[in-house]
Amino acid sequence: EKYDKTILITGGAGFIGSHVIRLFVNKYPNYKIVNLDKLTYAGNLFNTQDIEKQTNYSFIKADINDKENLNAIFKTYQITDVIHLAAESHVDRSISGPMDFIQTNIVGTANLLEIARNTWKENPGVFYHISTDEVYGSLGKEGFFTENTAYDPRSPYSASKASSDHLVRAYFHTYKLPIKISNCSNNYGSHQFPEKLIPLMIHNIKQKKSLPIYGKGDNIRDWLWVEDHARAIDVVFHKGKLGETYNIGGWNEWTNIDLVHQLCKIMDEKLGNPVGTSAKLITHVTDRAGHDQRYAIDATKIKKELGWIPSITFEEGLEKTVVWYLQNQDWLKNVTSGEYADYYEKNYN
Ligand code: NAD
Ligand code: TDX
Repeated sequence: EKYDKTILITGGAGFIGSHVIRLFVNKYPNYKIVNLDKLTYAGNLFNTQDIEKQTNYSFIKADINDKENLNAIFKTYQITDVIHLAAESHVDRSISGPMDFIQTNIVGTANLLEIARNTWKENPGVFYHISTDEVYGSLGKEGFFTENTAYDPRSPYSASKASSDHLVRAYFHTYKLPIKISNCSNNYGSHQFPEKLIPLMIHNIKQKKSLPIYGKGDNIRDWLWVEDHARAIDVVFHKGKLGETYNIGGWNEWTNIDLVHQLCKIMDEKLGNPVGTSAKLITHVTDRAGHDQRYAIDATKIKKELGWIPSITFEEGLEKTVVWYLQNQDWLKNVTSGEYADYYEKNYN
């Protein structure tokens, strides 16, 4: 077996990671793709079922907090590059229990950086860290986040991601580790865990459960189709400049309430309901603590320098997403039983 690169992708059993794995395994038969994932509540091997038999793919169940094991994996597989997505990712969970976020997102990232620095002495590959727009804080009505916006994280989740971004940059300046970072807006699409807004609402509409909108629902998020994020990661990995940051977004801002109304409309059509049926399920609930008002990404740099733009509109993406969830009720049933059932009960009832 001779591959041009052996890329360690962490968090590949999660939502975005599984899309990145699928893209790389199919597009690059000359790369060996090693998926390292702890399989927390959010990780699920059903997400990568369609590529698991391909010869250029391996899965390893491991924790990025287990440094010794990571070290052994790096050596055994002769890892040449890293794309790091493993993280605790849900803001509400970071509010009820921040320590897992601090451990995995900060210390886990530091473990990977240390091993890359110590293993790649002669011929270092790319260490690509996947981050979020939430590190920039909260916007008012005007303005956008650029790569030069000062960090201002406001939740334990975003503070942990900001911290890991700083460490990754520090390894570039201090140790010349060849790093890249991208900060992306809110992703949506297939295989997203139903604790997140869009799949949660689809699931609840299907089940005729109430649709919990935090506060007034006027908070704004900037939504990007997950497969377009995966394409952007491909472009940054191959063409992005070392030491640089790229913001990724689709110029697609929605208030939560408008977005949920849009979903209700699509779901009514798909389910053959009379117009307005699902919207009656909307319920305003207690706001998220420290709820960021608005996120909006200025993605001019990646567009101009690397030629990336989103491939589909939000209308198309949302439609595809709804259809996927309706056609994959077994997937939904699997991931919503067990741990998630308890989480939902505790937080929404
Ligand atoms: P996710 O929660 O769906 O997946 C995270 C994956 O990481 C899971 O498979 C989980 O098992 C794994 N993981 C968690 N802790 C681990 C550990 N200690 N060791 C090994 N694996 C571990 O998250 P996602 O939405 O796919 O996000 C992936 C990455 O992208 C994260 O770094 C997140 O911060 C970033 N991001 C997400 C979004 C978004 O909208 N979802 C936007 C921008 C950036
Ligand atoms: O039940 C809900 N009701 C509600 O009104 C949920 C789950 C969310 N919301 C609101 C909160 C946010 O304003 O919807 C918006 C989106 O919420 P989430 O899906 O939890 O996403 P967000 O907090 O914006 O963070 C997401 O985008 C950036 C991801 O979870 C992060 O991992 C990513 O970094």
